[in-house]
Amino acid sequence: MTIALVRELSPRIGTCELTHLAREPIDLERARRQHASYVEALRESGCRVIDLVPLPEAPDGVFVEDAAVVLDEIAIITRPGAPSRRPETPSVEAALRPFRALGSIEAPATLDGGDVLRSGAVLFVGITERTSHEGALSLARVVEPFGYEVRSVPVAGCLHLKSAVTEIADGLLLVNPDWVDPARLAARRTISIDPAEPFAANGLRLGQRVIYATAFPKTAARIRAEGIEVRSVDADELAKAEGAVTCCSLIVA
Ligand code: CIR
Repeated sequence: MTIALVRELSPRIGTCELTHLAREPIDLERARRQHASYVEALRESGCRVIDLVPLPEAPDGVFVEDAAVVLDEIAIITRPGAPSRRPETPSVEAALRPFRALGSIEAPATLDGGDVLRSGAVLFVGITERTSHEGALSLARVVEPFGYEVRSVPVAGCLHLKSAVTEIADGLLLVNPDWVDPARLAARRTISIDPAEPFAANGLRLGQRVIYATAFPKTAARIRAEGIEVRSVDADELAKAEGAVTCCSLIVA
């Protein structure tokens, strides 16, 4: 059964890291309600949900995707680029230990899980303010023995590679071409977001469906036109913290 690791929101979310967005007040209760609906969507999509230990002192702890990269054969515990986020990884490591052999990104390299997009046996790694070239190399050293190829991809204008592109079906990528060059995503079929919805490239694929924010109806129509089921969730409160739908879970398939 597919497992989804999640973590409840910290009451300190209002002091989260922000890179490309201006700070706006976050309504904690509304964010909690939206997170609960997201977790319900994970369950409804067939996941067994495991709650990580709460980390009230970690403002960004809800964005569990950044703490690990989970593959079929191994899970890699990251070294997040923002020092404030490094205390988040030990609890993720403990939760993954029963399910996977573990590897890690070694200092001084940095890598956020949000910068790693798997498509088949290729791991695209966004080079960003959070993920260094050394991070991509450190990841490659761990995963190449399992047959994965790591390809570094420049990203500009957004936080993570997966803010700019996600895989919504086998070999089908949803892309914001202003933030990542589709030509770098070799041999994959791409569809573009609607230009009026720059943050719309992040969808969480679970089987044949995509969990997707209600804020992007025009791009949702493009996804549906591909014959893909869209399960909508309200996610605008955590979007103020620069988080999107993939960020809030670690999927152990
Ligand atoms: C951060 O800047 O680290 C958080 N405020 C948002 C992290 C979002 N995570 C993701 O895109 N994977």
